[in-house]
Formats: sequence, structure tokens, C-alpha cells
Amino acid sequence: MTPPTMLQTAQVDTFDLSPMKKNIINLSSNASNGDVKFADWDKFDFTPIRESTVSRAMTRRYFQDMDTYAESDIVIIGAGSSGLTAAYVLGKARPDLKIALIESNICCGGGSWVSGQLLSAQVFRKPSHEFLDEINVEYEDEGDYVVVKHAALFISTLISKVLQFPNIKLFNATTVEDFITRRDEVTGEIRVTGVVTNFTLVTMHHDDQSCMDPNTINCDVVLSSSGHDGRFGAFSAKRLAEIVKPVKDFNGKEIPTATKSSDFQLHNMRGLDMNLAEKNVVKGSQEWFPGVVFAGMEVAEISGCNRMGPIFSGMIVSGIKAAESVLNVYDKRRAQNEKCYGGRTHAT
Ligand code: AHZ
Repeated sequence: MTPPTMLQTAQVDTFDLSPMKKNIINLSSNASNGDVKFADWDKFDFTPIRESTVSRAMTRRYFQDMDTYAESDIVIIGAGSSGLTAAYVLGKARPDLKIALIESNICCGGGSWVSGQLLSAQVFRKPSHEFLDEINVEYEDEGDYVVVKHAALFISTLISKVLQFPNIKLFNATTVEDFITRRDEVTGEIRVTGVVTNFTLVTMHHDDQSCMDPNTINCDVVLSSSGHDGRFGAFSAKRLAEIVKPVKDFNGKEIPTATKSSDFQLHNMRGLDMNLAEKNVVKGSQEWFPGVVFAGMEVAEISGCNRMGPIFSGMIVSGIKAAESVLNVYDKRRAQNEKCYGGRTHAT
């Protein structure tokens, strides 16, 4: 039997661009009802394109980005409200740094597309509204707090601002699966110097496919904002708690290491208390492990502070505080990494 063949519809494209003029689509049409015409649809056509042109336009840029960001300055894990806020602050403060933003999901924004119990209006306590002013998100001022009419308005605006920074590359549908680590030459302590990544669809199939090796990104500081515990949540907190576990030799005897399991522990978030939670998450947005700064709900998983539930002031300010911590440890971590394996290269 012959294989089924695709039916080619008649080729009607003329690719004649001569009738096309500038502003062929005119949305400023102010004709009255029944006479609205945004374009001359009988003559309308797009500029011609060959399919391979589209393939190459995507592929070339993606692989160029992978090449460029294989050596990043900062990697941010998780593009939820805290990670995106941190990305914005870092992108603005240090246009000279290359920032790779890695998000497991296809869409970024984490839990911020809806408010509490899937409702719309999103509440922020002052003074976090100053950040809303910075990114031009409107709100109703209720005195001590402000309300944005839809959580999606806040997060979509923030995403659009972050994506416009030329020094930030979002790799979505990509999951951080592990860390690159180094042993400090002087102290013998373990330090994080990069991340191990894979396409999320690959990550999700490690159990039912044969080994699918990952990719890597070297960097000087990782900012982890992967949210509270869940399938992809609290990733870094859980992985680092594993990494610091004592190593045993073949006889079951513990091999002494400079990094002890007491150096990094998981305490798991406590019950909801908005007032305590927001303030404590902000306080805890700092470097918890050499080379890793935490932000957002992942801080609650490490520190054991309360959760805050449906209020987002803490996430914004946590992102700002975490960005500050990244900038304050950056030079030190970079100087340490310069000494590893002949130093770091900035080939691209
Ligand atoms: O997909 C995750 C989400 O977008 C992403 N992520 C998690 N693990 C990842 C990994 N690699 C790459 N290994 C990963 N990406 O991280 C993002 C986390 O966003 P989030 O909105 O869940 O976290 P947040 O801390 O920025 O905001 C949390 C807001 C709160 S508070 C709260 C409560 O108290 O119950 N619940 C939420 C959602």
C-alpha cells in the first residue's frame, strides 16, 4: 500500500507585494457601526516566507543563546513572582551581567496568575506598592494595602518588563535538575558554581526512558526561587539538603568533609500567618549555601517560617532583597571561581 500523501491545496499566492503600502492595517478607523474596515481584506496578504526560514530563525537564535549563556554570571531558578522580581532588579542594576532565567513550565509566573482560591484580585501590603509603581501596574489604594484588579495583570506586566532586558534570557520549558559544585581550595567547603538542566519534558520522563543526559550552565551565583514543596517546587532546598549528607566509604565509614549536614537543613514551612510569614521570608532572602541565594516561598521551606497564602507583598520584597544579596556576594564568588580549572572564560 502506498503511504498516504498530503493533499496540496492550489497555489494561489501571488507574492506580489506591490499593492502593499505602509500601515496596511489601520486600527484607527473611526467609521461608524456597520462600516468598520481595518484593512482592504480582498487585497490583503502577508509577506512571503519559506518554512525553512522560520526553522532557521528559531534554531539559530536558540542555539546562539545556549552558547552565550552556557557561561552566565547569574542563574535564576524559577520565574514565579519572587524570581521575576529579582530578575527585574538584577537586570536593571547590572546591565553588564548575563542572567539566565530557567523556568520548568512553558509559561512563567508560577502561582501568580490567580489570587487566593483561584480568585482574581491580588493584594499587596505597603510599601511593596512602590515596585508596582516602578513597573507601572495600576492598583486601588486601600490605605495600608493596595489591590491590583487581576493577578494576571501584575505578573504579565512583570514578565514583559523582564523579557525586554537585553542581558536576561528566559529558558522556559527547561528544568534545573542538579547543581555543578566545586570544593573550595582553601576551606574544602562545597560551593555551587552552576546548574544542570534539561528540557522539562525530558526531566518528566527519566523514569520511563533510558538515560537522557542533561546540559550545564556555569555561573558565579545561583538565585533559587523555585517555590514551596511540590513536584517542581523547593527544588534547590531539597537537592542541597541531599548534597550535604555525609558521604560513606565502602565499609560504611563516614568520610570527613568540610561541608557538614548541619550547614544546610530543611525545616519546612509552617502554617499560615501573613504578618510573620512575609516579614520572615524577606529577612531570609539571602545566601543560604555558598553560591546559592534563595527567594520567595523556598525560603520558608529552608527556614521553617510560616507561609503567607494569598498575599504577594512578601514575594516582591523577597525578590528585591535576594537580588541585593546576589550583588553583594557576586564579586567574592566570582573571584573564587576564577581560580578553578584555570579560571572562567567569557568567550562569548
Ligand atoms: O515552575 C515553577 C514556578 O514557576 C518553577 N520551578 C520549580 N522548580 C524548578 C526547577 N527548574 C526550573 N527545578 C522551577 N524552574 O519555579 C517557579 C516558582 O514560582 P512560585 O510562584 O511557586 O514561587 P514564589 O516563591 O515566587 O511565589 C510563591 C507564592 C505563593 S505563597 C503561597 C502560600 O503561602 O501558600 N503559595 C504561593 C504560590
